[in-house]
Amino acid sequence: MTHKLVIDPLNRIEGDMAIEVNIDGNNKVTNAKSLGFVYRGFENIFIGLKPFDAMRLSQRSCGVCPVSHGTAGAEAIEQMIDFKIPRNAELIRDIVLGANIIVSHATHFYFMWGPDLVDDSYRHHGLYNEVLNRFDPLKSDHLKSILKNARIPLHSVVATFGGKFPHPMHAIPGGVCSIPKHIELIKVDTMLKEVKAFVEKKILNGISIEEYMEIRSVDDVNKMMGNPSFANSDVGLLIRYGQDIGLQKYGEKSPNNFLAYGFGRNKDGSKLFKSGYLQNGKYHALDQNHISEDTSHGYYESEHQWRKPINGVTRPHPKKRGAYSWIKAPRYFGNVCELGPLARQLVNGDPLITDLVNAFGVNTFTRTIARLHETVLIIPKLVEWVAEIDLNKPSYYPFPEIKKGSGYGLVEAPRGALGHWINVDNSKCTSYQIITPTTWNASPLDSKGQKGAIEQALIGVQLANNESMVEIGHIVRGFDPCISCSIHAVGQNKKRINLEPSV
Ligand code: NFE
Repeated sequence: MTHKLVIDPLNRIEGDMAIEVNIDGNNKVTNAKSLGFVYRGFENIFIGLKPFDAMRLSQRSCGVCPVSHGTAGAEAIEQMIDFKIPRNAELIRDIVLGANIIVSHATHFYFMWGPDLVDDSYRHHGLYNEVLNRFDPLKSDHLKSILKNARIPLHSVVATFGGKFPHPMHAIPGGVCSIPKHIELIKVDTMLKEVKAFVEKKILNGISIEEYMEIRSVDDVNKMMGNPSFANSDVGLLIRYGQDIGLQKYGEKSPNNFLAYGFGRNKDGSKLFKSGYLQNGKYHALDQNHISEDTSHGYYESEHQWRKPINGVTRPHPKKRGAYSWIKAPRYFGNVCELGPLARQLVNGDPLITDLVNAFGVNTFTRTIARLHETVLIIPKLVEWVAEIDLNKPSYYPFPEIKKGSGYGLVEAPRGALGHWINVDNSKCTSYQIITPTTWNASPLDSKGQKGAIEQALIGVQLANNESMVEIGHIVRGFDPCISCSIHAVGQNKKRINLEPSV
């Protein structure tokens, strides 16, 4: 006896997504589909626009990660002529992007993913009241203090350099358009140091970030868990409670291929998080030429499948038989990849996350720890980068009009690697393709029969009963999907397009 469970919409994510799973008689998931229900017109809207305008408008892909879209757009235009921006501009772009990544992680962990920890099915657990005290979405003072002491100041950092949040204006081809004043640098430095102190006091419960950064292996974690401050911190509580409720058993199936474009330019030319492709544990340098998109199960004309994004075409075909999502299926070397904080830290060879995955595998537990871990890693870097800004040096070099060219901009967004690919002729865009991290993670089946990373993660999972949704929530929200980034604009008459029977 099989049973179909449909969660539509899956709430507490960004955008409009549904999950469909088939369950066998023992309540085990035997098949899964990730469905993205809106069509992104942006790529076609940008055709005929000036590249500067298209790049600026591309931020409207999403109000959560507009910093990454603005940065990727500017860098795609710069890449057309191999343009090197001033060091001050690199620093400001990375500070703004880093602040956006950590504010997005905090929002996701506490407000989107966290509420599943207090699902009613866990109410008999010994730690439930403690977890409820911190994660109750309606009553927790801890959550309110995160809004006040992390989210607001980090958005203010973005707005100080970019004029506003969302859709800050700082990144333009050639550098950044605002030259900060000395007083603004002092303000940003103060806000970042206050966020650091808040994280140490309230999230790490008295453990300094410097002490935290000494934790480099599972053995180190186990030793730290003997310190009551760490054991009672949000990270310590997640480690204790998360394993007890079995988060390490959820979302275990992974393509085992991880992709990252890299983030944070150090003075010596290296990156805070490096780019690359990790296939079955083996590192390869990144080459964007290996990216292509399949559309066999997306509502797009199929003759345009397996195209490199620079040659990409987005032609909607809403009645296509066998299609079930408006998300395309990007692949690297034709392989499914997982993107996001865990991928980023594995590609980067982070010692703690690598050891954790060796011990526990890839799953919802390790994906979540990686997201918290990189939040802590980024904070001190932001303080360091602010100190490196030299107000006697330029933040912008004059940038020429591009009459003809092709370029790509590859950055890290909170949810993983993001790319923009642009072709220009006669000073206008002839094509503009965006592949977001969620396009990879939430992609549908491709023509080689490979399911996307979220679909794979759901298969084989044991549910408590044939209506239980909490396990699916842990897994899918664990990827922090953003469907509005991956696809855009609601369908006709506010109704979803009827699904054709899919394969
Ligand atoms: Ni709409 Fe985004 C991020 C991008 S989507 S949030 O992070 O790009 O995966």
